[in-house]
Amino acid sequence: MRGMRRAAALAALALTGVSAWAQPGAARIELPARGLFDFTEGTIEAWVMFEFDPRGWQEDRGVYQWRGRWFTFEAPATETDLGAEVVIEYGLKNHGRLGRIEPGCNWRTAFYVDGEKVPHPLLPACTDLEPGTWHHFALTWTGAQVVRAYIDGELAQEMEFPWAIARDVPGAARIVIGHPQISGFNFIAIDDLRISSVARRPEDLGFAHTPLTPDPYTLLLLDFEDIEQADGQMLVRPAVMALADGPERLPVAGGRLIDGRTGRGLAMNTAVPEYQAGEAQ
Ligand SMILES: [Ca+2]
Repeated sequence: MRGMRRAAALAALALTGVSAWAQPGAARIELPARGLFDFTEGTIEAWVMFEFDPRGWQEDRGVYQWRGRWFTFEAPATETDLGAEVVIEYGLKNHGRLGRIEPGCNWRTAFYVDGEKVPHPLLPACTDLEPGTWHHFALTWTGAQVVRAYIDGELAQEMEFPWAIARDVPGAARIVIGHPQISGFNFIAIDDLRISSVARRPEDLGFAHTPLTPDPYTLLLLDFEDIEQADGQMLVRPAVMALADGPERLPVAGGRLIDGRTGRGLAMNTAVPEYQAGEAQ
């Protein structure tokens, strides 16, 4: 089984062109970004389940320990483009110093545009969230400047970027669900991931509408209900794929299918969650 998974992961690497130093087992889905992502206005949202204990980091192992990422937009830097990146991720953070450790879990969203880091929303801690429970996260932006983050349908942070982030999306830009590089710590699962062309109002977010149904503003909807196995490769058909020439099915490298928020979901790692492993002993 492990060999098959490794073969599947490597096959996906060949398909997606990701370099081979990505770790087998890491769930990763890659899509062309142009047409699915716009810096002027949009919404990214998903149900997310922690497979790590957000309260559990009691050792002093540095300031910030990255634990999960489910969304990356990446426009590579070139000779004529300084590049851009947008990420949604989670990490455990030590707020204290040696001998005085106050661990906490943080949600993080970050925009890097034209090679420059844009001040990002400061989100409430996720330290009190239970592992194994689903929570909804949504990020909206409009006018290339006003950003809002919602946790479980509630506005968690609203901010205005100091400058407008509007810029073009080059053909080489990619959306990565999961993580393209580091996988060993991606202890999260997702379901009903949706990218929209508009900054959705709170009442229109997926938190209030489960399962999601397609509407004219939906650019991508991944509900993980239509999965096909072919030649040892897991392929997911998006419920919505707005790109006319977009792939009908997307290779899923690594990860594992689990009970989702509705139907099936995708865990980002093949490993048994550490909190479940602890329970089994
Ligand atoms: Ca699902």
